[in-house]
Amino acid sequence: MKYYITTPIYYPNSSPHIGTAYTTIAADAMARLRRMKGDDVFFLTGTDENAQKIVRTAEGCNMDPQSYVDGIVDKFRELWRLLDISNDDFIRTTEKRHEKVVQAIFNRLYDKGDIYKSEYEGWYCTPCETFWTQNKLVDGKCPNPDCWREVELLKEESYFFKLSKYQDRLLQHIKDNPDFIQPASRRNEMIKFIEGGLEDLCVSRTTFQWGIKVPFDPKHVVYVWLDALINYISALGYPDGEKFIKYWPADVHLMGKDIVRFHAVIWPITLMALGIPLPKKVFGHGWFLSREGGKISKSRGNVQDAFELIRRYGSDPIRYFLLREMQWGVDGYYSEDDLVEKLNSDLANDLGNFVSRTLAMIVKYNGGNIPAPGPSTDLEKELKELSSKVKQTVEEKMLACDPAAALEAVWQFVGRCNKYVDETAPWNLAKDPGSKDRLNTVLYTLAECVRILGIFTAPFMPGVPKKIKPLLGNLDLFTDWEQTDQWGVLQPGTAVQKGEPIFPRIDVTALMAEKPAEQENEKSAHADAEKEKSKSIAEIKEEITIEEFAKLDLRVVKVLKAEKVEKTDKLLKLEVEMGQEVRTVVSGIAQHYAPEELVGKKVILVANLKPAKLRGIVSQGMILAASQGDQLEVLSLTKDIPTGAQVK
Ligand code: ME8
Repeated sequence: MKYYITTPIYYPNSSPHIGTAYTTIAADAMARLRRMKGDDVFFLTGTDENAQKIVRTAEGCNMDPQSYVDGIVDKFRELWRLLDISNDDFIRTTEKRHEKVVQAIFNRLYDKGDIYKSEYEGWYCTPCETFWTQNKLVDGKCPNPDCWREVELLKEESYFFKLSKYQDRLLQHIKDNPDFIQPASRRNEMIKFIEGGLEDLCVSRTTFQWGIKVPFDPKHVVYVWLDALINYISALGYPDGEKFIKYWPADVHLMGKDIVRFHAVIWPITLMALGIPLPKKVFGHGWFLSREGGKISKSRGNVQDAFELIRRYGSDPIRYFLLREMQWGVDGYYSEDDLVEKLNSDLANDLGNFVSRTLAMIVKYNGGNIPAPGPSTDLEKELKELSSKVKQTVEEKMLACDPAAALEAVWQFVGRCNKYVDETAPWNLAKDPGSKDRLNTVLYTLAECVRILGIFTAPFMPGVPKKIKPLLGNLDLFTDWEQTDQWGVLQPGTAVQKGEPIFPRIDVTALMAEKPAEQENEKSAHADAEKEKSKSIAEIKEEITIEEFAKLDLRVVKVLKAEKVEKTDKLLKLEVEMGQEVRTVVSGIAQHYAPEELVGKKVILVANLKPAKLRGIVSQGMILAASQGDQLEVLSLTKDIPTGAQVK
């Protein structure tokens, strides 16, 4: 079977980071699994280079856009190499092969009457590369909640693409094909969005020249999103390339939730207009957020150097952590501390130890050769059954774009293997010559478990089988997925080696010592902050007992509505949800927050404070905030704790 999977093509306006890496690693794991299952896979990634923001960034660095992107694209390629990404092609939208296809498609849509010339008057958000109408702006800014930056007014001659003409067909397609947009939450969002009415899309720009020229009107360059989406077929040699005929339609376009809209509207309509089948699935995963809150992104400046992380921990642990942490359909959290913790617990302790123990026992109790097994018992049967179950679960979960659940199933097997060691206690069997047959069965079964784990982990951590191979007789045993529930593959007599642990534990103290410069900076920043604090910190109030503290009833509440209290510049009136109850609270934070910034936030309410009347409004509690000087921040929650929960 053929299988075509894509990642977004990333903007090379700055180096790739952990967020960008997630999508590519997830797509890689899916591609690897399908290859191991014997499918004919094509896995595409690349870079989206014809954006206005690229021009701006390059200008800021006093460079021409081409030289600028060339440097960053090298970094993308290098990162994918270090992360063992097995893409079959890497497309750059500045390549001739892409430009040719974009121009041919533009011509075709124009000739067909689906693209027409008019004038665009409206707003443009360069960071999002998106057109916005006046009524969509929030406070005059980009309405994308992850952006909210200044927009620019454009008034220029433009070509327009008749999205409106295809609205009903698109809606019908989405409704008839529940798998087309996934997860269901994004699908519902898209249905609502399309039902709200599609406006024709501006698909050319004249105020800068960087990009693909409209072939019959070269003062226009093609709008970057139309240009970018076409990469999925230009890389296959559309319209008559062998690869296009073989691999299209795509089986999965994988991406973050931020760009599902472009893939669920502009892209299918382009394909419909060209008379090409639509991709089978557009999947929008959640975002990696930092523990401090907020999406990990270049613009927020909270990204960590991915190259440095690989140097410290290696590629497999990063792949494992990211794949395991991003739960299906929701956002995930990234922090280096969590990464180290997972590495030590799941990889070093659970998996690594199992492999080391098994090989050490074969060396110790059978001279380093895999013994021929004796008769089996229910324990071995149970392991065999579990391997089939895990194999099936991994396949199903990966088909549903859920690597976290797939890995959870694999770790169920890891857990069972460790339990098998404890249950069979080979060290006791070895003491009793009468148990030799049983010991042989156990050691053989353990070696088979190591082999099977090498295959189970291969799509997610391609480095694992490479490390296990020399320990397990240097045999090529890890490429055939079907062998995950076949037992008896290893030949008795195969020589094994103890080797080094496949995942050494990370010694956190040693790690800190390895980062002296960083630490020094941290230390001096800390000292500065302490000095600052000591200048202005308020005195600690008189001591209270735990009983006195327990009188406070602090609750998690969600802000449903927020508005300014008339004729004041400090007060906001909030409506908050606390379990089943809705309360009104007046809060003196108007100088620090626009009302919309608070809506949807989960904050902390002093719920048993005596109600007070402020400007005629009864306030039923108080919102907690931290403040120093003229800084203020409302305390908010980043995890999804239900409203009404107690804060203790
Ligand atoms: O949008 N968590 O490029 P881009 C998870 N060029 N995924 C993240 C992430 C995070 N914190 N940050 C980024 C573009 N991503 C366009 C795409 S496709 C025809 C054109 C990933 O460089 C995620 O896949 O802004 C997201 O959709 C993508 O990077 C955005 O990359």
